[in-house]
Amino acid sequence: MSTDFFKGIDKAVYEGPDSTNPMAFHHYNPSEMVMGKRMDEHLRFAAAYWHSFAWPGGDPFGGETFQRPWFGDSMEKARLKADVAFEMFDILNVPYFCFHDADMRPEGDSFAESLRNLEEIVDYFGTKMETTGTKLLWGTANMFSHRRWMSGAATNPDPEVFAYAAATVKSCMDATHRLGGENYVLWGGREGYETLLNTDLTQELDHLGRFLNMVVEYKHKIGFKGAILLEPKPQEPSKHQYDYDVATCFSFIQKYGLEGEVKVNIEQGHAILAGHSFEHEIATATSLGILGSIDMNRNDYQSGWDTDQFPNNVPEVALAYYHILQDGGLKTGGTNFDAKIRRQSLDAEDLIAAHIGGMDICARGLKAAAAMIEDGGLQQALDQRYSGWQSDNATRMMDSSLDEIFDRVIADNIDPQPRSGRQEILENYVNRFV
Ligand code: XLS
Ligand code: NI
Ligand code: NI
Repeated sequence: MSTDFFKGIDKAVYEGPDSTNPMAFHHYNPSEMVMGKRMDEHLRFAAAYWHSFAWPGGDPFGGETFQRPWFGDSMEKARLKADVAFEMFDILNVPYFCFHDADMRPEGDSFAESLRNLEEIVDYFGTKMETTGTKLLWGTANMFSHRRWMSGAATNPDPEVFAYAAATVKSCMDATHRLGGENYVLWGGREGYETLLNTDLTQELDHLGRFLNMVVEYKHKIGFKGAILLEPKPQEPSKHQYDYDVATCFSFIQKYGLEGEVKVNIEQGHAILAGHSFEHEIATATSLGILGSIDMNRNDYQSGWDTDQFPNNVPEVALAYYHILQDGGLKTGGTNFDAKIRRQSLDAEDLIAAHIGGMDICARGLKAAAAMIEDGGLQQALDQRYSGWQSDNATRMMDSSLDEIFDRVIADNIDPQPRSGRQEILENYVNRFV
């Protein structure tokens, strides 16, 4: 069945950097080889079902601006939404999508009814995926929109909400598994608190730790081969969120005995909210061995809000992919556009152009990152900066004690001389590639 939502919009194709066609790719050329691998295999793009098809275009001052024909609470509308979504995946030739349960199916009057709705629409998705070849990068549960989640899901003071959360995640893991999803994501938007005056932080963290263990146990029970990913975010909507950033998630994973079982899905906008850069979060994850996937959307730097914009800054994206490539590239993960078009961007064309632009920016970033790796300038600069550690004295020091080192400093009259960090020179170097 074909809808008329994208009427008049052709499949987006690669026309190269000289094309002036706004609805064509200028840099994203799926079959182009980058460091011995196809570009589409490096980037593994995914479109997010929620922002593209369920978000009504509201802001804190006003509600719905998009009036999509599929808005509404019936299964019929849910199927129409799926029809339109798969048409978009096809127009963009995007290999993956991601979903929350709540974006796919209408909420029922009971858990059982919501589940029936989910199962029915999952079957519908399954058929569409088979005919179109679009795959599922990850699934997740929306445990933040409905009022039942207002005080958290797995960290709710009410055990019945914990139970509802456990049942919800089970159903979403089943749906993800059924659709061949390559990862399962947990973003704890309300796993945190507003005030310590009413919050037992220790108990909530223990509940969250047990919950995550249940998720991992269930993954193995059903034979789900995908990765389990936490998505760090410091705040919004909770004032304090437990999964603050990559480092916080890692200590949580370790404390609750899940090392090797749980990785992270890093979102650029969340990195910025946490006071970091995207590449800091990615480099921290690769250094800890827990990089799973990325959400390639950023905030508005003026307002500070999590505005989930499509990427539009090549240098930022290039540095992100630089660290990803240095780590051997994305494995089960991908580049998900957890991104919204602006609330004035009403047209079907806007939705397509936003993705085309984002994919082109990522393609440029990837190519720049690969060129920097192939040139080797940044690596040389690092090797040079740390070259002192090649000496015998330096390597031995790691096996020495404080007092042995003390004796050597006295005996050799050690007097280190500061050396330039060469930051501007390195920034200028990066600028040659972006
Ligand atoms: C919200 C999050 C969310 C997750 C999936 O800020 O980015 O969209 O990616 O629940
Ligand atoms: Ni986000
Ligand atoms: Ni996200």
